[in-house]
Amino acid sequence: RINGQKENRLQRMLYPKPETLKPPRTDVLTVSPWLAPIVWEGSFNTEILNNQFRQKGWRVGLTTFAIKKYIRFLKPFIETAEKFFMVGLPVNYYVFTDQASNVTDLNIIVGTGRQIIILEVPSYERWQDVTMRRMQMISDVCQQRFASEVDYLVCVDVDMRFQDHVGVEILSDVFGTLHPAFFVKGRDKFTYERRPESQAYIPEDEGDFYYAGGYFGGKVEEVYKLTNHCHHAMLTDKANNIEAIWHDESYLNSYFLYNKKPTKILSPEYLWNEMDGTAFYLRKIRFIALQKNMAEVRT
Ligand code: UD2
Repeated sequence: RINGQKENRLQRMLYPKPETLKPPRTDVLTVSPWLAPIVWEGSFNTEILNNQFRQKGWRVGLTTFAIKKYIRFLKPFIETAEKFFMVGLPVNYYVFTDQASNVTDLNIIVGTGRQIIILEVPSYERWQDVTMRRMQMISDVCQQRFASEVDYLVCVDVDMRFQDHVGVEILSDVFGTLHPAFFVKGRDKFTYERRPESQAYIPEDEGDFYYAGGYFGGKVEEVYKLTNHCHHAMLTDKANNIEAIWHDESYLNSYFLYNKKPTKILSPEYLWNEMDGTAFYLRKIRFIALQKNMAEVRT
């Protein structure tokens, strides 16, 4: 007991001792220069993390958007999440959609302690506005309900499929994900916004990583700060008749860079492309972007 308070000890756990001179991964970067861990298979112990997480009684919300034709991706997205996402833990699926009754008609069954919450939102004509306005919609709901319903938010695209474990190892104050197309490339190849007039501008000689727009999250308060910042940066650009080259993704990259924000970075295991096959450093491919006919699905 410390100061009369009962110490909250974790359950006894048995596992191999971490070896200071034998790092579990030597083939990949596992920490950023500002000391944010980069999460790769082999670098963490799920039992320890689950034990800590359960003791705190934290709750997780998974947000996604199924607007217009993207509703077709929702059922397999949630069904695969049921198999691989935070298995055994309570999860609120927050589905932002312009077709609430069609979502109900999908009859998606989720396990005990998990629920689907439908949030009806307007749809925008341009697909670029649909993807960008996610920042505004998430930030609005942070204050309305996320803050009282969950501790952490995971915000992802819907045209995706889970196919291996994604658990509490991803959670941190604020996390971002290495974009699968850029993590081995040089700064000059990063598709940051390069026009100084834009709020998302990043000069050629700056930048740590290129983060994907389709996978970020963290504590509700941090997700609020991130989404609110990106939304207001977009509004400023809109008033000046400029739109960043990769929409929400460009604003997210500048937010992360100039705040040195991600406190944890997810490796491409957490976001891979269906058409890219595999790679030697990927011990697991957990979540993949499905191939889609962009022109068809966005109109
Ligand atoms: C990338 C990013 C995406 C966003 C976008 C910006 C990844 C995996 N994806 O994907 O997050 O930053 O670039 O250009 O990093 N949506 C609808 N209905 C629509 C259009 C979009 O619901 O009509 C939602 C849906 O959840 C979709 C998401 O917005 O998954 C992103 O749109 P996208 O998948 O068309 O964007 P994409 O593939 O260019």
